[in-house]
Amino acid sequence: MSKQMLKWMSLAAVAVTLVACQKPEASVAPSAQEAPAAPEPTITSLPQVSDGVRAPHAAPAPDQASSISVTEVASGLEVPWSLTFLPDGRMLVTERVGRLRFVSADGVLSDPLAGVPDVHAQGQGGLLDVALSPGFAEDSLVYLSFAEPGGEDKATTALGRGRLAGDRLEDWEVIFRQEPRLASGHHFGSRIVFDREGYLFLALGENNDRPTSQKLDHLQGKVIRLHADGSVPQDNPFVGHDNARPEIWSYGHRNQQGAALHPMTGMLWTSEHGPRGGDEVNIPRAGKNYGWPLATYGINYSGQPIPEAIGTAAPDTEQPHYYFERSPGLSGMAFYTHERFPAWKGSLFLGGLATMDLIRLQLDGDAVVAEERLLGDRKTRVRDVRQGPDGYLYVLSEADGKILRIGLAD
Ligand SMILES: [Ca+2]
Repeated sequence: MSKQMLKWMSLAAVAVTLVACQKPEASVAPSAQEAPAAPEPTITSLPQVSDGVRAPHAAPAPDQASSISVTEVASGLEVPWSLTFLPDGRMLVTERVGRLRFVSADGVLSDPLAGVPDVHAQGQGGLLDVALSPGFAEDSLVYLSFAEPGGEDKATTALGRGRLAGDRLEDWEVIFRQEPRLASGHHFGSRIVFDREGYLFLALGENNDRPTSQKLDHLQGKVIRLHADGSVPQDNPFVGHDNARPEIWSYGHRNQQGAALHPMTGMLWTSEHGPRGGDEVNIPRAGKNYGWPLATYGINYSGQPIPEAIGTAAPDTEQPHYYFERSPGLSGMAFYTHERFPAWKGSLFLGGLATMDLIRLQLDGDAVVAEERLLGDRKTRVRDVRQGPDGYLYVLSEADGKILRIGLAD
């Protein structure tokens, strides 16, 4: 054990324990996506707050609560996972079972598009995120992330693109695969985001194999950064390092199912499922380690500590930008930028799968200054949220297969 580690651990041992202040976790209903069907466990040990370090969390309610209007735009989708808006006003929506459909502005579903890859639609796998090329008006390219089937049930997250031509994708090609291929039905991530310079970020999960998040020769538990054609930018942080994959942008992530570009700063933000407690919002920076599984604010669903965790902080790892003590089961996310509802401008919206609500984080600069929960009365797992061209929010309601349009009530 290194001297630094010993010093750090002794500091951690005398750190002020804030466990007593933490909200009880026992009432948390584990997300069906994440949790085994075990009886509600007894909590035996909450994570120790390491060395007094405690990231921002539990922001107060906003001064003015949002009174919302909810309209059902479309129904009949089977586990809708992601949506994006086409320039002509239609939506492209993925269904986890492996279908991609158009949805018209008035809610009519098309037949499934042809040319979509076969997917491993088991566990948490399937057809996942959809994004348009930044040059879509010229190149018509649609990007999809998905769990790609493999031999011996070894699925992996893959990313590909095809050209939208009428009701099909043409010239489909896979441009990235998460390697090595692990036998796992869980934690595939994933979200696709292009930044302003056209770099492609893919936020991934760790296939429920915790140690891989810290291994730089594995692509599990990473954010990766690519050119739009899948090639590796030569200024990525681990290019030229031995035993490290050059695609990696940041590491130490668990299961990232939300990502969006901050509208003012242009920085990538991601959301990440914690284990039981400790869901995170991060602003992943080049080459940084976001801690999983060494540092976490969560515990196992069994009620036991995460075996590798040394506390809520660990040497040379980044704290979350914001975290949730009670896991919402964070999914898709979107920054609100439209003039239609000025009270929401600059807010970050996140879907909650386990808590079955839509979370609004009010921001001041990057800082979270208020937290609000919406849609809770509908009791539906919120899988994705996007801002529509009309300034409404569009939400994928997983259990009933609906698209909801949400605005502020007059
Ligand atoms: Ca973390």
